[in-house]
Amino acid sequence: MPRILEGDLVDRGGRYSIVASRFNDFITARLLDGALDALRRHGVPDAAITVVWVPGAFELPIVCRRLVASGNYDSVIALGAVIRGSTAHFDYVAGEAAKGVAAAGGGNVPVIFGVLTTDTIEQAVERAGSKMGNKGGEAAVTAIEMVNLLREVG
Ligand code: INI
Repeated sequence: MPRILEGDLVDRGGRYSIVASRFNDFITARLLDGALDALRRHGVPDAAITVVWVPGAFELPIVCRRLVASGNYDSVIALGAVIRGSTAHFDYVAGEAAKGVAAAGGGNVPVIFGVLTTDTIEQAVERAGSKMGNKGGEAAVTAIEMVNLLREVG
């Protein structure tokens, strides 16, 4: 039998930070609700959760990097909503957010990408606690799994 390593979803004292962007906060506040609900329901106490607000998705990477560098967190969860209809520079904002968040996760701390990039407001609403679930909650569950997996991998 091969040795199989997998992260489970049981909190064992992980320290979680969430960076949420205020732009389109009618969506990102729902993503944050979903993330907090998921963390709490998996046993993470509020004392182990830090939430940081940034102006927009473009500003997520710098704060993700700071949180990683602080050494105070086992995972960083980036939440945002970039909606094509609301900007001519959708591709720049979405692209830089994705690239920057990915780069922040290039070290030892998992940085989770919970940024919606949608063509319409309706698609964003569907992914923020309605038809298609809550991507903030999914991001938080992914964070727990990655924290536990990296402990297994060593
Ligand atoms: N920021 C978002 O998070 N989502 C958007 O849809 C968006 N639009 O549409 O422009 C957006 N723009 C702001 C951007 O993230 C920066 O805050 C701003 O450009 C200042 O750097």
